[in-house]
Amino acid sequence: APSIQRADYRPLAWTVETVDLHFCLEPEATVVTNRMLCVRNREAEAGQIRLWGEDLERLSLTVDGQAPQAVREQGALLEIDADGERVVVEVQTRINPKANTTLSGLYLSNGGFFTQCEAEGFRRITCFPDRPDVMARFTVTLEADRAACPVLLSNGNLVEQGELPGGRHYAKWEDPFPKPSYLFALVAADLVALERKVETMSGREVLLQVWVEAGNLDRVEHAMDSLVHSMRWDEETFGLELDLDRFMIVAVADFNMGAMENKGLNIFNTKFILAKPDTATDIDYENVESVVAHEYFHNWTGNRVTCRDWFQLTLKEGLTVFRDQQFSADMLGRMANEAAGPEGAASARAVKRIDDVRVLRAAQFPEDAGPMAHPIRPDSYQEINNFYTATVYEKGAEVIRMLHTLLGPEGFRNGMDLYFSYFDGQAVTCDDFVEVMSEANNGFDLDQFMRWYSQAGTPRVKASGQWNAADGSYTLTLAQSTPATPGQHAKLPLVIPVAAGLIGPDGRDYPLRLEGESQPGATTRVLKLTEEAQSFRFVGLAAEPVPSLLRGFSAPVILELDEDDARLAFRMAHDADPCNRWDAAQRYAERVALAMAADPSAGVPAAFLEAFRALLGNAALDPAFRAQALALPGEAYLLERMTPADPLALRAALVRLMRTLGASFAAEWLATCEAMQVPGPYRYHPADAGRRALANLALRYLAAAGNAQGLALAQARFDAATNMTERFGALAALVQSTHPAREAALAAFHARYRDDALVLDKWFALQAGAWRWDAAAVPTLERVKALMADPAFSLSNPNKVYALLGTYFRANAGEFHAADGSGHAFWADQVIALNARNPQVAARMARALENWRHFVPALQSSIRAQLERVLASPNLSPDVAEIVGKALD
Ligand code: DPP
Ligand code: ZN
Repeated sequence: APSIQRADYRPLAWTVETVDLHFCLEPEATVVTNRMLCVRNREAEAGQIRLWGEDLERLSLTVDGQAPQAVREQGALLEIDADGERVVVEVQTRINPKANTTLSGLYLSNGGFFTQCEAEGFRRITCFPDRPDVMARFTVTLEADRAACPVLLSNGNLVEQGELPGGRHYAKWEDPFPKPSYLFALVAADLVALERKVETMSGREVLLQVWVEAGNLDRVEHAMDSLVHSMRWDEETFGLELDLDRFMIVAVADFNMGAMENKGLNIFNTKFILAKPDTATDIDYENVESVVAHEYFHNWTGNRVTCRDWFQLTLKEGLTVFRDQQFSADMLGRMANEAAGPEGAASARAVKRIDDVRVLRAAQFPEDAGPMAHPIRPDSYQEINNFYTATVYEKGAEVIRMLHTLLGPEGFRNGMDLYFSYFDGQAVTCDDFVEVMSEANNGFDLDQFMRWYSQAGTPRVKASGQWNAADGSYTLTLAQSTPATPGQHAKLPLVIPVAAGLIGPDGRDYPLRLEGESQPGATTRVLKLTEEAQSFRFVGLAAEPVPSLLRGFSAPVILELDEDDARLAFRMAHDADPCNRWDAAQRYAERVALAMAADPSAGVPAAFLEAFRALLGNAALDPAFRAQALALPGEAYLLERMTPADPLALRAALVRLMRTLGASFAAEWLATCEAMQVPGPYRYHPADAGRRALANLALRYLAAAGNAQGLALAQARFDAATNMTERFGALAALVQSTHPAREAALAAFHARYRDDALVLDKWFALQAGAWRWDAAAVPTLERVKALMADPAFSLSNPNKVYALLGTYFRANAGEFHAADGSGHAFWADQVIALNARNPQVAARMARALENWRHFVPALQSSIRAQLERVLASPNLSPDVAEIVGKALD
């Protein structure tokens, strides 16, 4: 497949000033009339008007009311000759939303019309210069059946509405802000709204609406609160105000991604809007808050200032993920502060940071080590939809976080202010952003920092220390290297901020004093590693310190530090940085799990059990933190750390490890579960959520060990639960056990929520993710196949696919990679089936096997055969072809 190169970017010869769209909405034959005022682009070379259109039936095309002089068509591209400076191009197309199973462009969901245009869906609605550097003012008229679609929404302000003959009605919307076509949206459906009026920082009253199906109105309060909090936060933190009189969010059950930041009309996957205690877990509540914030924040970072081309995607995504992460940390910190003071706030923030690091390590590190490895600003792609990646989003956010660390909060804020003052209303590049950050900070040198935008691969930082007892100095040497990635062999040194602390023998941090400084300062210092290797000499130390490096996970790198078990245990007990304390526990657990995988007769070392017990029994620690530190590293992350990766051996080891940890501390787990009771009605609050998380983890360990009291407790908590977090936590424990009551509990859960699509997703995922705790149990694959026949399952609904197939492919390696290759063959069947319906969803599933070369040889041959089968299958979409092609390259 041809690939598109970043270096080939050229501005278009013609751009668009205003667009007038008219939709005559009919499920199977919607007619779109599109009137564009096209203007010659003075900054570009002369050329034709270029429009893109895909899967459209073109009914007519005129230029200034006439048949065009000359039209060339090649594939999706339409080139039209035009004279003069300004011409009106009018194109009429017919589309079939009902037949659109790709969920890109205009499609139907439960009888309503919805759109998704990022990245290139608008060209599936009408012919248009469908690129983000074309920013136009949109006017949209919708016309539809009143009974089927009583609500008609588009971007901006409602300027007119009325009745039409034949039971139809219309609405006209005007968006005062120029925007690229990927931010266009419409909704025509039978919905109701929760409304709120709030005042912005400048005293303007704005109307907020969250639109859902009538039956869901009792679960939108949290989304609305999250929206209001996001508005306040952006005003207070960045001085950014909502620029519209009306801001709408619409929830839809069929949606490829999480949500979409269309101007003034965000469209969301229901999963990230709907939440009430009986149906949503604490994690769901947290996700709703952060996704609502993310999309809202895009209004400035993405919409007012957008991307010049799709290679710049991280310009808006990395920055906006960083913003939503900071927002969530602030919200959690604020709530925790009310309950537990500044210490509680610090812990809540750290726990949020640990969550973010977990995601990065589980999803982005493997991506950076495989055939899809790319810089946060890629140089080429075949299908842009495949580049909405953990690298562009999560690593992109880490890059922004490093800038924030290097410039400090004020310097960063000054840079943001300058960014908006220069680029408001424009489509710009990552270079523009970094340059402005430098300019706002007295020319702060960021030239070398720019390599984070161009180099792929996870850098390694190797640290070693030299203690000199004679003069009380400690020399820390840091060396960096980045492994080769596809198409990028030589790597240059990066700017890596390494936050460092030195812990004394008593477990307390030393105030740090570097050679040449007159007195000791703070206990954590950010060391700037810019060379291949650099040494830092700390002086004035009373005894040999234990280094604690990369505190707060100050850079997206893999830290290689030779630490023996005793040091890891020491840091697990004493590291003042919660992120590193957690990381010490993860490193120790990783070491134990991988040793057990390498040697099936190896047991759990007593010293690890001791260190684990010390954390478990430390009631002074925030329960949320303990839940993080006592949870084993994820299976995907461990597989990445194992060479060669052997998922079956790892699973066997994890089963033994869980059992041992459950059985060895049964009394402690039972007592912890008891102690973590949360009194009173459910509230979404980090203090309560932490207690519930720890209690649920306790049940998991007890159930894994087959502890009778623990299983009885899980059953009792399942029966008596008054909220989803506790009910689902107990169910998850029962399912991850050999307990005979597991089937009854699954059935009871199903009966209770049989009509609730989102809760059934949890029910599907839980079964697809189940391990086999009993060698005689049926393989999970049999269960997954049976569940595909369940009436609630559908290959057409992305959430269902992600829940059942996605969980099995991506979160159950020990079952998916069954030695007989049955999982791989099933994977190929499903990727081929999905490819025909929804290439974006198919490509996501296809990615589950891309790191196959990292596996043991026996699995490689089985996987290669299935990759080849998919690649050879007919009508392969560019989306799937790129993934499978790169995997086989
Ligand atoms: N731009 C969207 C988001 O990340 C993805 N469709 O919010
Ligand atoms: Zn985004």
